[in-house]
Amino acid sequence: MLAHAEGGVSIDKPWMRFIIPATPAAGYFTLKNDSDSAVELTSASSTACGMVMLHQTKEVNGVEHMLMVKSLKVPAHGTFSFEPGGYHLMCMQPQSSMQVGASVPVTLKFADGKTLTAQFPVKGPGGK
Ligand SMILES: [Cu+2]
Repeated sequence: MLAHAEGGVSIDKPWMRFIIPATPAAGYFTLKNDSDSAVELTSASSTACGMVMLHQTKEVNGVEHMLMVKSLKVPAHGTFSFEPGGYHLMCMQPQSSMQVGASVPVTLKFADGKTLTAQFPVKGPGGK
């Protein structure tokens, strides 16, 4: 199901992994670009988070590190997946609206100034 579409770009299968309020939550989704030009994701925000960052998880010598991601390009008619163990939205300071079973809005911002908002269902640590 496509959560929302604007200019041929959409957010598919969004969800948030929430553990406890003291720990950042993580947002996952697939970004679908059905337009004829590449799009560049530059930032994200949510009223359910104090701040949202773009992160990439990388394993180095068996230890997981999180790297800051400045921007991400999705080619024309391409998709890009944010998923556990890879790219994710890091939701710092989860707010009280972040509750398992609820949905929270997340807005993605692109280099061309466009934004895209979708409701992210909140799940627990195991993805349920
Ligand atoms: Cu992270």
